[in-house]
Amino acid sequence: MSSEKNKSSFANNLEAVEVNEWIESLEAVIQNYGKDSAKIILEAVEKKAKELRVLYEPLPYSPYRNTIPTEEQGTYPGDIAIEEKITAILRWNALAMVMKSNEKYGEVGGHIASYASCAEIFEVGFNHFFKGGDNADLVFYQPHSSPGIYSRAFLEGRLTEHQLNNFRHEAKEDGLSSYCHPYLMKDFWNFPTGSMGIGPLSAIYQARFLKYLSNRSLYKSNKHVFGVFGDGEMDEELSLAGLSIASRENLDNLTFVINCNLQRLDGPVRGNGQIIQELESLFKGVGWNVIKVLWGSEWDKIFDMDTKHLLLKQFADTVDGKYQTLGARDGAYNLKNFFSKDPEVLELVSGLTDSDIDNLKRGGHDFKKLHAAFNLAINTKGKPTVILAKTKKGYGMGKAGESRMTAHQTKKLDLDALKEFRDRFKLQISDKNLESLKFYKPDEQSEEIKYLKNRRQTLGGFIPQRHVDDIKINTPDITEHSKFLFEVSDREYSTTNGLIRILGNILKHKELGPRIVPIVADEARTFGMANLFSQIGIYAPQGQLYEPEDSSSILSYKEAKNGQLLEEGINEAGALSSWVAAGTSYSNHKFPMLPFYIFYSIFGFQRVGDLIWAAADQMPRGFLVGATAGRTTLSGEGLQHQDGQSQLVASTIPNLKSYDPCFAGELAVIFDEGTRRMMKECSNEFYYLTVTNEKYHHPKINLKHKEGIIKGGYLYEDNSNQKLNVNLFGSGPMLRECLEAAKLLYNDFNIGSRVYSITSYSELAKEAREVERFNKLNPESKKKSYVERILDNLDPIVASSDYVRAYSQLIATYLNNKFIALGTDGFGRSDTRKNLRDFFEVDRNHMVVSSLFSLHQIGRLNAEVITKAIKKYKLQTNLDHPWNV
Ligand SMILES: Cc1ncc(C[n+]2csc(CCOP(=O)(O)OP(=O)(O)O)c2C)c(N)n1
Repeated sequence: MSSEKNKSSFANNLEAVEVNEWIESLEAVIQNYGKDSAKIILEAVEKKAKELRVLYEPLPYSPYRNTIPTEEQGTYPGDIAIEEKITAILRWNALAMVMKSNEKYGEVGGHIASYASCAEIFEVGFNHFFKGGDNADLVFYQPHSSPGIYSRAFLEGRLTEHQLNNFRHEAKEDGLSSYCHPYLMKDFWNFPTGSMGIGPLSAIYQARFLKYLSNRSLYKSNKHVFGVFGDGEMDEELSLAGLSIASRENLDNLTFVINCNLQRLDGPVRGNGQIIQELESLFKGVGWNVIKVLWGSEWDKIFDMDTKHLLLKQFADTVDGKYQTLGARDGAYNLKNFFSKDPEVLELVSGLTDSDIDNLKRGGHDFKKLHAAFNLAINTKGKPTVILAKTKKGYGMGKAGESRMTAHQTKKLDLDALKEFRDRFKLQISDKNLESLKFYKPDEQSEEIKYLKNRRQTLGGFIPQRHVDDIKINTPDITEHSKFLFEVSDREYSTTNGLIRILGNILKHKELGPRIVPIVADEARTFGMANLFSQIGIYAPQGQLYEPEDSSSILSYKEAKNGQLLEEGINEAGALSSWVAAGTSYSNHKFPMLPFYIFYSIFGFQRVGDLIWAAADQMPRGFLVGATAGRTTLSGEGLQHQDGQSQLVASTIPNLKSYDPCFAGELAVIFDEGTRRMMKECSNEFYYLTVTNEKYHHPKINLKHKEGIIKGGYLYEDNSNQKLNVNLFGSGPMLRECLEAAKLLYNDFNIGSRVYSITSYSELAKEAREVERFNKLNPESKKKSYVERILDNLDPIVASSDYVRAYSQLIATYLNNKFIALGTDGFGRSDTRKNLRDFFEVDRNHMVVSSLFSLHQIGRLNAEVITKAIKKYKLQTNLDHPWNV
């Protein structure tokens, strides 16, 4: 026999001989020297195997059982009997709340099954881990479990029965939000999680921001970030987007608990697979500590008997779709369809009755198992932890919902099901009260209420709770941070450049400077911010472990543990989440910070718009800066880069003030005002500024126009003393086209004009909307909006911006003038600014022709004049509408 053949026949017989010997040796090591020693040996063997290129791929997941063995789980510090009673009451009130709300007022929705599945997870957190008070932990709640959280606050005496009765009726006073919306329940919720995926990402960046504050020696705490999320939710790309930064930056102040009820809305999360094992591989792969809590204490004895690990094998072979069916059926069914598959497995449960089998719980419903996992999680150093808790969707809902395919949408239970529910959880509720869905609140002196309050007191206070103190931070004067704008300058520069100069100056301010959090997503050089690398350092918790290539330069790439700049890499979602963490520091930590995130404007509202919406819900304070803005102003980049819509989207966010200024002086005024209002006056608003990379001259700052700049517009230039006059409105770089158009109108057609610098069509529109409403409700009123007042004439308006027409049209409805909107509807494309503005028909020539046309439309000018102008400016007339091509 050749030696190769020898090797292969040996390999075939390995199982019988060598492998067993190795296994026996391993068992002996464990017995004689303990598990840690066995681990050291295995790691050494693995290392050697890798050196010898013995390439094998160990499974990235562990067996389908609890990570923490029973003997290591420790003793439970709470009173399980009382906690079970409390949980039962919470379950009932949550259920009653959803049912009542729907029965009384019609279909407003609500969910029973999600909270039913995670009640024990939350109770272990509330009774033993989630800190409250000044040092409150940051807890992200699974949104559909909100009824359970309200139920708890009801027992704690923080919400009234009246409020519970108004669950999901927020148009009324005292209504309770469907999900966790801080904006609508300002003293209760902290973090919106209703849009799946946003919670996990935000939680990671909140944990990271706590480390940032600490590493910069600004604010130290031992707060922990907990996030309870759904297993279905983990399919969201945002849920996964931050996992690697969490381990890379050693966020051991972070714990995720994934409520693995194996179901999402329509059906199983992984019918043909095992979501828990999949998530374990995923989290382990990115360096998280993974703790599985799969089986309740009732299983312990069975596992002890299973010396051959046959049960584990059977678990491994069972897909989630089947687990769900098993979960929905009774003990007899489980015996027949699961345990009987292998006679030896059946033997393991031979001493159990059908009802014992029925009562074998999943780990996520077992206080002891959960407590051990939470405890290990918060004591794990150097990495974040995920607890994968296996639960049942609709736990306790019986045939009406437990593990049923339709569980998520079930909003009511019939009387029999309610009785079953009551009996199962041993609730002291009469049939009559069951039928009337009466909320149940034990007496203040009851052991349940006393216990629950005592636990919260020990942990520092109630949560969730949002409490905002007005902490005022002094801000520099405009003459300080924008001194350069008070001097005449011949230099041509972009508004981006102007803003970065202001930022540089603000960073030097003693009180506000350290609180600024500049954030970039790999575009600092693009925006001329590279000097900040060395000036304030790039945040890197491990410092800088290398000598940067450009170390001899004064603009060297400097990473530092106390670095101030957050360089997020090509990661707008992460950058925005950092921005939110910093922008809500005033409410979450009573430590106001002022984030300044500058990004390619199209990669803002368009790419991470939902995160901005969720940010608004949290009432952040800070600046979002859309740079390289404007469809025609970012000239060479093409369709996926040129933004012509962000201002329109921004206009839909109620607490966001968005501006599109033309000149650096205007920008300075807005920046100054925003900084002052957010930091000194503690106003709940945030700002979106668009800035561009087009270079031009900027006039000296003129504070006379301050009010107009802030309100959204002012008369910039008046040449309206002609027989025919028009109003030219322009925002951003389009203002300069308006100024040129005014000259052409006068020189070529003797038409006068008033040029208005519009810094914000949306701010103008918001105010006009208020005035219109006032007048509607006070019919005698003759109140005029601000835009009407600065206009004060009925000449036609040609309104332009480098955004879609709908942006300037925001104000059209409030004015009686003939209104023509010019804008950049359609796909962007690469070309010069001049060609693009011609193509989108927003340049000076088109402004003139539009002005003539507007006068013609109101009967003040003959059509020939327009034809003459079209010829004179050689405008294309055979072009398809650019917004359609
Ligand atoms: C971004 C987003 N997409 C869809 C939904 C609608 N939705 C709400 S709950 C849900 C299923 C949640 O399943 P899972 O995360 O497993 O939580 P469970 O309720 O099962 O515990 C869906 C699809 C949403 N809220 N957010």
